[in-house]
Amino acid sequence: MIDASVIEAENARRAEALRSDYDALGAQLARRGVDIDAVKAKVAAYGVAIPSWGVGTGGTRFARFPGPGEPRDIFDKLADCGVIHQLTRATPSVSLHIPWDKADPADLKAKADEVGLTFDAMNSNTFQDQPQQRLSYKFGSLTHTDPATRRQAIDHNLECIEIGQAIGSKALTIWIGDGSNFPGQVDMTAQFDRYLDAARAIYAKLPDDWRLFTEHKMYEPAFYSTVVQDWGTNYLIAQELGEKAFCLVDLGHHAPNVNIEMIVARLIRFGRLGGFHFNDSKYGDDDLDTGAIDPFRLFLVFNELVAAEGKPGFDPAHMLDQSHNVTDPIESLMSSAAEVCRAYAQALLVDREALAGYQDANDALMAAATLKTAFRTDVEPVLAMARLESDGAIDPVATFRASGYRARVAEVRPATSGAGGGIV
Ligand SMILES: [Mn+2]
Repeated sequence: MIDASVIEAENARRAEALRSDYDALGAQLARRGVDIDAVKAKVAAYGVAIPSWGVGTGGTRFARFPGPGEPRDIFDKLADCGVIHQLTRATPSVSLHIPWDKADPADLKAKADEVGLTFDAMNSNTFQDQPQQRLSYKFGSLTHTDPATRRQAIDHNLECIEIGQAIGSKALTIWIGDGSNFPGQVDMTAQFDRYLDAARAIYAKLPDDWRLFTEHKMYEPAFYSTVVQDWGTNYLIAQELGEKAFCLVDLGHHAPNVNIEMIVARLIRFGRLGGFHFNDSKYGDDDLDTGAIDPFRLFLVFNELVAAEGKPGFDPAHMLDQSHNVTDPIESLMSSAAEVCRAYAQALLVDREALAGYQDANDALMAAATLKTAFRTDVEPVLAMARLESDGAIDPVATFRASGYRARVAEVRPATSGAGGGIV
């Protein structure tokens, strides 16, 4: 972890300017009838989960260029996640990927306690073969034509639930790479039926206080057809399985220009929005940093979430899911957590009464302007003050660099090889 004196010294250099900016923004928001302290309190209470795999350097299908001091195992990953939360105060939990993060649950819990974290949704992995794995997932996992392979994939998911129960998780996220690469390769109907049967077998063993999230993805690794390719299929799955099944929306898993905020609105309306994997994309599932390409879209998603706050049963899980190829993963994750908080804060500023009035009056220009007024507001002082008041860093990236953390861990974590693909 980072020494508190480093954070204090870095904050001391920035605190006076922050107070001045916060007061100025507070005055501006007061004129709009918004209490800045109330917005700050909501931002301070907000959290987004870190994916354990996010703290390692990712890669593309072609190569991976590792950075210095990469985590060697889940305990190093938890240490890095602890630093992210220490500086941002916005990432209180970690989402594990099994078997990548497999370890004695007691040790996992002890390490998480030590660095001040809890565990978010468990993620199963049936999209690659592991050493010593009996049956291959080359031609599918939960939908494989061979019943024994399907059973193996089901059992893996049940093991994820078991580990999750031991460490205090309350949800299982399933994403499969199953699909096909050639027209005619699979019977698409039979394949989906096999998926539903397998998912029912997992759902049947889901603890009462758990939720099952299924994640859709338009394409990749199957490039002709994918079993759970869009939110419609995802919704069908949730309907078929039961009330503990919800749809997970990964922002990168749609075709370019798809109206994701509308998908969010639909899933909220029918009580099936399970949560998010936040990231950004330019072309496809490029897993870029959240808010890096289209912060307005992120804001529009949060606009729907804020509008739905307080609805019975509305409790979506929030997690980052991105791949860092050219940046320090800790810095990217801290920046991305801030982008999510920013979109949330901006969405809290939307004058909903005015918006509803413009919508009813079919005043399209003023309705859009109402959203833009909130989106254009620089809420950085709100985010920074929320961090400062909870002992985080006013400027997390600058403080992280000043701390020398990366160089310190690089001394004990040996450099990793860049060989092989680096998809995460
Ligand atoms: Mn995802």
